[in-house]
Amino acid sequence: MVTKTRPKTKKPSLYKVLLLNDDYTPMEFVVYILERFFNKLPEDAMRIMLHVHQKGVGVCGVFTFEVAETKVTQVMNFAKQHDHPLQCTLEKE
Ligand code: TYC
Repeated sequence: MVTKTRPKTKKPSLYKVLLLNDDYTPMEFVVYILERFFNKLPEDAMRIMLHVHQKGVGVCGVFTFEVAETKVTQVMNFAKQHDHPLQCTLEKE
């Protein structure tokens, strides 16, 4: 019997980048974040922002660890620069 073998490859773990709701960050600022850092179309950015606003948390995208970590840092820095308390975090899928 012929057994085919293939080199073992590991799929990278994926991480969700989450946005958390707060009472102070303007809605249009969150929409802008989703467009600028997550390449969302305006209507998708609006939908995700409203989901976070209503449910408390929402997924902006799913990435490998390094990319997810970079997105979180970029969002947190940008929010701080504009004095908004917006929180962004990552979670293993
Ligand atoms: N709740 C905010 C407001 O009413 C809007 C908001 C949405 C803030 C999503 C953060 O991740 C967020 N202005």
